[in-house]
Amino acid sequence: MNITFPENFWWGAATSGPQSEGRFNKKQANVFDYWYEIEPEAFYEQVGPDTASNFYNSYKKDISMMKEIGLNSFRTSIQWSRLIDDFEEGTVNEDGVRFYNAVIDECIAQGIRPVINLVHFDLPAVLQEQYGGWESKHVVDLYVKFATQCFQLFGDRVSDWFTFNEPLVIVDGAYLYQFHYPNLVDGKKAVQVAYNLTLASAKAIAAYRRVNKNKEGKIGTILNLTPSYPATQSPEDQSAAHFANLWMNDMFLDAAVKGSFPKDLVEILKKDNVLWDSTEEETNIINTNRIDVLGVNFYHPHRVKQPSISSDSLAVNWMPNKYFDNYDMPGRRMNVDKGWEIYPQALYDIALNIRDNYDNIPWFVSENGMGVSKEERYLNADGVIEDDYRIQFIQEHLYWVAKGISEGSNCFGYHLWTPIDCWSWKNAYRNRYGLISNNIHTQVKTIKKSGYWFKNVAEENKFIMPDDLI
Ligand code: BGP
Repeated sequence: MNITFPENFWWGAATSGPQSEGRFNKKQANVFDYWYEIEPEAFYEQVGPDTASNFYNSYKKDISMMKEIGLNSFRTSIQWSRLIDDFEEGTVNEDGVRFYNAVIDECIAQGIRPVINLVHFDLPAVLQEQYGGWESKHVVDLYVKFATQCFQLFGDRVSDWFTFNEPLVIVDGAYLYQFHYPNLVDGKKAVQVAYNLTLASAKAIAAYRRVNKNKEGKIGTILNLTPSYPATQSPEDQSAAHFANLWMNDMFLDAAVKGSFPKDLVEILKKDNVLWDSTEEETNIINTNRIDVLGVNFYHPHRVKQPSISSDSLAVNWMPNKYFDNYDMPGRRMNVDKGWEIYPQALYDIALNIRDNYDNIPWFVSENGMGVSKEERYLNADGVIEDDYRIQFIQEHLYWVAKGISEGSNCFGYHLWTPIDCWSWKNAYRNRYGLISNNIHTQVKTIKKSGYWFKNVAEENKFIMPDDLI
């Protein structure tokens, strides 16, 4: 069966500054650089972000390899801690400016559309230490200074801007479930941070609209959408799923697309005495500065059931899990290396949800992918990794994206995570996601079987779906 895509579809892949560049020539540390300095054992095999995939030094060659595998667009992020020297003043680092100019120009020279994101979990460490990071509205304003610099420096050539990658992961990782520095467990702060990130995004959008002179220019945000499905149709499980969806998806999505937070969520947070501190002026900023485009990162669905813990045990410290438990559905299909369920049909549910409930806003799959350990297992005699599992994973997800598009959802692209195997937050190089492999000892990069397959799909703008996968 032929699966076809609209004209000018974005075929690309995504990475981030902190995961690809390495720390070379960086004056400032981000929270992950800093965390690695003080606690290297928190990272898989004690591998930190110092070299990453060496993009700072090898960007030209890397971009030409991206060209070789047919990418027409590529997302990375500008590291705040590389571009800015003085965070209060917003003054730039000359080498940072040179580097990002060079990356953007090289993409354009190679015919690849540069898609630029501003924060990919990489808050400057000093702002975390001095102000409590995103807990502080002063940091929100410093972020707007950084964003404005980016728009002014690069906005003539970059038309596709994103304010944040996965703000929910900052909330979850740093304030609830302890997988991002500073590893706090503080529900009240988590809620405030969610609000401040939303405010920061809206203020950056306002700044963009003030300074942008590029007629093609668009700005959006990138959200990890994780549809929450109830274990059963019982009212209790359904209400657990309702809350999980409010917290994990609608909170950021409603604010970004509709300009206000979901009423049900606000009521619950108010009742629980954890509602964020906000002003009318801020609410107006959020309301009037909505996104032009949406990036959707999708890896896995979320299965939920009614909570088993009594809410009293959470009375001291509010947690979203007060309202739901995770449900390990028997028989679900898993990527065992990463521990994530594989459920491609969720992308179709997302597509229709955006079509029906979010003004059918233009959106693209900004990340999707499969992390696999020890991929040397799949090396063939020619030294190419035969990652058929990744090809199948992409085919199945694209199938549901195409179905959503054929039913009217306004999806304009698909970006795989990631072009070249890159460093991952705590997991370092344990799981590999790339279309191109990276030997982290030699930095030799080699196209995988999926890279050749992807090139073909990008060039043809279609692929043949194997019958046994439908
Ligand atoms: C997303 C992040 C990426 C990337 C990816 C893979 O949430 O935006 O930065 O890391 O997940 O996950 P991981 O690196 O944890 O395997």
